[in-house]
Amino acid sequence: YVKPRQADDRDPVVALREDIRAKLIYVLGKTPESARDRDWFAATALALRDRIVDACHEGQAGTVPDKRVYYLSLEFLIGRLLSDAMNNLGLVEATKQALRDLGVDLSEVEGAEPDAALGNGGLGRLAACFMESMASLSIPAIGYGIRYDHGIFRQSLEDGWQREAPETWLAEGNPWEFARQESTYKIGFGGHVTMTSHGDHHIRRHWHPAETVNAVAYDIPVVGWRGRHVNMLRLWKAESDAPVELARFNAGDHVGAVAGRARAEAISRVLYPSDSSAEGQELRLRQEYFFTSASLQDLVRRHIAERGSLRTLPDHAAIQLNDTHPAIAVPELMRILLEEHDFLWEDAWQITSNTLHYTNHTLLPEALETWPVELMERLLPRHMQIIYLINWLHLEEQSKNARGGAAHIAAVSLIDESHGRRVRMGPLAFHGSRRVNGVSALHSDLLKSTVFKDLHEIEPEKIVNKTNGITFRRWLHNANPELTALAVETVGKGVLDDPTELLKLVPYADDPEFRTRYAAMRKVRKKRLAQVIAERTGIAVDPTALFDVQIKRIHEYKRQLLNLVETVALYQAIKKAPNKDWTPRVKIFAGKAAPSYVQAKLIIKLAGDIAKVVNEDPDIGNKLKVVFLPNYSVSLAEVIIPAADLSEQISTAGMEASGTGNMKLALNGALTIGTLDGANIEIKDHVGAENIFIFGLDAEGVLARVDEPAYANKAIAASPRLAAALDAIGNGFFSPDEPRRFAPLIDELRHRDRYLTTVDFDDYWRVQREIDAAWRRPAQWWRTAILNTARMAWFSSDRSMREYAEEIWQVKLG
Ligand code: DL6
Repeated sequence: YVKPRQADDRDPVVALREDIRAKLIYVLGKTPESARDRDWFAATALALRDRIVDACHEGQAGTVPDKRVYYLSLEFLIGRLLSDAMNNLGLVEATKQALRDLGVDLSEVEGAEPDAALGNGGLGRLAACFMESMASLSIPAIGYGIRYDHGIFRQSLEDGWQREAPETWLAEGNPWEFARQESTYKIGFGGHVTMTSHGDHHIRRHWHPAETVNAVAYDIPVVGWRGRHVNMLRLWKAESDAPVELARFNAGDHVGAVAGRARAEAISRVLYPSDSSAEGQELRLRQEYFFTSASLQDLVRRHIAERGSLRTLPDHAAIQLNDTHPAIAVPELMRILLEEHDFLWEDAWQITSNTLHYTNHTLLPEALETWPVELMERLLPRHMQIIYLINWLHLEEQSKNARGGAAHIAAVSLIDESHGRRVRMGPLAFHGSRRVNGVSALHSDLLKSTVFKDLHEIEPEKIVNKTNGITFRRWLHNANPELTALAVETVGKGVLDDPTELLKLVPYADDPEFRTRYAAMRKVRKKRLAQVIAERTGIAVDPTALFDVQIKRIHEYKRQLLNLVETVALYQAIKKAPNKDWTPRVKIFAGKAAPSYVQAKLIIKLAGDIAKVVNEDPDIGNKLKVVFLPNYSVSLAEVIIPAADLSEQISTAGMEASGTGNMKLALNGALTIGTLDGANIEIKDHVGAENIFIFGLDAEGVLARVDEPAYANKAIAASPRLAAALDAIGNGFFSPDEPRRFAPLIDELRHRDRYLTTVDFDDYWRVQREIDAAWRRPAQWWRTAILNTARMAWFSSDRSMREYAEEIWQVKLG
């Protein structure tokens, strides 16, 4: 475990007890008698933070690493940090005991920590897992993002409809962070560009922004496994540099006097709540430029302080752009080098394009960012000029080669001329980066054959694959201490350091005693989840039923609707033969819909309406229950995942870039029902085709089918079961108060069905019935579950980070 201070020889429990008490009294100004759980949480976090700082100073003080990784991400969905800190410092038991001595229960204290929900879903959670893994592997790294006042909204259900309310995670401060007022940078917007001549045809351009906003750094230390290394997550807060206009204020215009300040500070006010779709609003572009510019200014300043010249930047810094949100880094780094450090264009381009790297996370056309040229010119006039010049040089080069016809030029241009003039951020990031990666094998292949086909042909070495991963410290050790204890007891403590040790569980899959213990562990977690379901929804579920889980953002391509239509078909089948020996199931859904995504919100309402009918039908009883758990979050995922028997990963093939929930669930021993999409394919390769339930069209099959006329009509006509389920939903069986409520969903399936729900339905139904049968063979079921846990080690984000370090960043592990 990590000791508090080098000279501190107190017993760890005594030390923690004294320190927590002292923080409570002297930092928070509370007495143990008056303290609430939230106060105990803050005191405990502060005491642990001291130990993280000590670990940092002990290991790294005064050393300049050879190369650092800078991970730029608009989202970091870090969730609660207390259990991470305790576990990685080796202080879980000591903290529990220290608090117990103080008369406080650790689980209450953990429950009082607000989720830092600074992300929408997969992309943001991946960034959090990567930060933890980089610290655990001692990869010197700084994560850069935005310190939003309000992370993802709080979801509630009002008569089944999603309602959004702001989440106020910072209402009582954040005990993990350090405010670094001294690390403040000026971020410009608008204004104009001047030119000055410097002889020899050398013209220098200079940007004069009309407005500047301060970016102030807040640092959250990220401690790695066994406290060996600490990295920093640096989040920027927007502050106005304009004073309150006192004359206006004194004249009674209290609002007008601070309007400028409010406009500046709006930049870090809220996270945009859309996932897999580009919002295209000016504030979003301001956010993107704000955090990218602050991060680049910060890392440039650090590099100069440590190394003198920026010429060596690519040798000592690898910048990773997490999707295109920070793609404005390409012209911004060029601007800094050209304008602030007097580099020639060619040299600046060489430095920029050897320092930046870009990860793509989606192929969905609606999620590929483009910005109107007119908006860029107004908000970032100098950057627009730089983009034009980058593009001109790029197209000049292209026009020289054999492919250089008009169609090729249009395809590779950084400016899209077909829908008004827009800057295409994906191609900009591609062109300005040394490496570009997709996040699963299939996704990387599709990048090469679809969105980046033409750019890939020009630079065939640039795209590499780096399949996503998850940190096992959070998703196994912390979320599932019961399974972790069982694994440690069975294969030894080494499994905590090296997940490939899980493979040693393979022979135990055939051991009836081990299977019984594995199943008992699951039972404990299912009872706990059943309790949470009862508390939050009032629905009583039977923990011996099969828990069938679909937890993720609500999106048409993720096909919660396929699951719901199957639920209706199953309900109808049970109604027809209520005395048949049905496998009892609880269908559990959770996830948020983007506030403006009408169809997704209707899907949530449909889940609720189906639940009402099914759960109250006396013919059905415990054979089928439907639950929609509101306000899905990282901490709710930590409760659901260890309790899941079946993991629904049923996106239309070719549309889910990777998925990471699929990995968390399989690691915890849920069996997957899934399509051959994203990382499901690699999960199948690792756990074995006989230990996963695959159905539906693959990506090639999808591409072929969408070209067939009236494919949805044909699929419905061929499946009376599907037709009956759609009729029931479309005719208002589940919404008698408003029979046409779900017509927009059903009409879409009948007439277009962009996501091929109707086409995959019959195969999905077939495989679900195989699963019913498999659940009735418990020995076999638990064998398969154990094999899933045992064979998931490859999906550790430590493996992903090692691959990035070696093959993209060329940075040494500490
Ligand atoms: O790579 C992380 C995660 C993948 O696992 C999901 O499959 C993918 O949908 C998600 N992508 C986004 C898209 N956002 N943008 N842009 O969140 O990334």
